[in-house]
Amino acid sequence: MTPLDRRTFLASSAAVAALGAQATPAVATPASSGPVFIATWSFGKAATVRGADVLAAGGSLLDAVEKGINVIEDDPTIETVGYGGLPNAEGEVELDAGIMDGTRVRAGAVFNLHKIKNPISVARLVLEKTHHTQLAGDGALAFAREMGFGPMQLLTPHSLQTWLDWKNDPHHKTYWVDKDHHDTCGMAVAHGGKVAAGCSTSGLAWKIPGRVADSPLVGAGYYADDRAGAASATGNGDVMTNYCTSFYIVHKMREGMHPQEAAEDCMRYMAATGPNIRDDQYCVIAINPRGEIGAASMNAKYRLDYAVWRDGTATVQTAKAVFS
Ligand code: SD4
Repeated sequence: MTPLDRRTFLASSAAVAALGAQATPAVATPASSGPVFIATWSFGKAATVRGADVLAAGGSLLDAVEKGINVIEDDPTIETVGYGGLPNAEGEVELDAGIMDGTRVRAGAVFNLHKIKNPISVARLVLEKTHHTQLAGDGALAFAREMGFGPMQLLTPHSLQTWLDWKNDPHHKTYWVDKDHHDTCGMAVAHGGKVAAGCSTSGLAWKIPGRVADSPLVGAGYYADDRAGAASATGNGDVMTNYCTSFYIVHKMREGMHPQEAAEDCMRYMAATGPNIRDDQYCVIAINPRGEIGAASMNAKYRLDYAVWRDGTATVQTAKAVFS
C-alpha cells in the first residue's frame, strides 16, 4: 500500500470531513434563496417591511430585526411597545426587549428600562458590547446613556390620559388580581440558513413596577438557533414565562417538527398542564432556517394576526387557534 503524503492525507481528510458534513448538516439548507420575516400582530407588517429593506441594503439579520422593531417602538399610536406604550401602575413607562443571534446562540436584553424609546437597540448593544446577556432597571438605563441614548418622556398625551383615567377610576383593576391591555412586537427572520429573533414590549399596562415577564427573557419571549430555528411569544407573559415558550418551540423544531407543528405543540403542552390555561391569551410565531413558518394562538377567543414578508411582499394572516 502506498503511504499517503501529508498533502494527500490533508486533502482526503478534508474530503471525508466534507462528506460527513453533507451527511449530517449542522444547519438546514435554505429552501428559498430570499429572506423570510415573521412578526406578531398586524402592526408587525411595518417591522417586516423595514427589516427587509435593511437586509436588502446589506444589513445583517440582527440589523434587520433591530431596525424592524424600532419602527414599532417609535410609533406613538402603538400602546404596547416603546414610545406611547402604556405605563406601569405608577405612571412610568417601563420597557423590556431582547434580541438573539441564532448563529452565535447569544442574546442581549434589557428589563424595566425607563426613558429610552428603543429598548431593542439597547439590548443589541448589551449583546455586542458586553459579556453580559441581560441588564435591568437603573443599570440598563446607565448603560443606555453611556451608549449615547438620550432620555426622554415616553408618555404621550394619549397614554398619560389613559393612565390618569385608570388611576382615577375607583374600581380600577390592578395586577395584584387582574390583567388587560397588551400586545408585544416579536419578530424573527430566516435567510441563508441562519435565523435571528427579537421582542420588544411595554408589558402589561398598569403592571406592578419592577414586573418582568416573558418578552425580554431569553428562551421565553424569543429564541434563535441556526441549527433549529427561531420563535417569539406574545400574550400573558406572567404565565408563558413558566413554559420557556420560545425555547420550547425551537427545541421541538430541532427535534424535527415543522414550525407550525412546534407552535401548536407548545400550546397543547401548556393547556395540558392546568385547567384554565386554554382560556387565556397565549400566541406564538416560529420560523425554521429554511424559511418555513408557523403561528398559533391558544384559543379562538384571542386570535393572533401576524405579518409575513417573503419574496418582496408583506401580508397579514391569522394564526391557527388550537382550541375553540
Ligand atoms: C408581557 N408578553 O409583558 C407581554 C405582553 C404581550 O401581547 O405580549 N402581550 O406579558
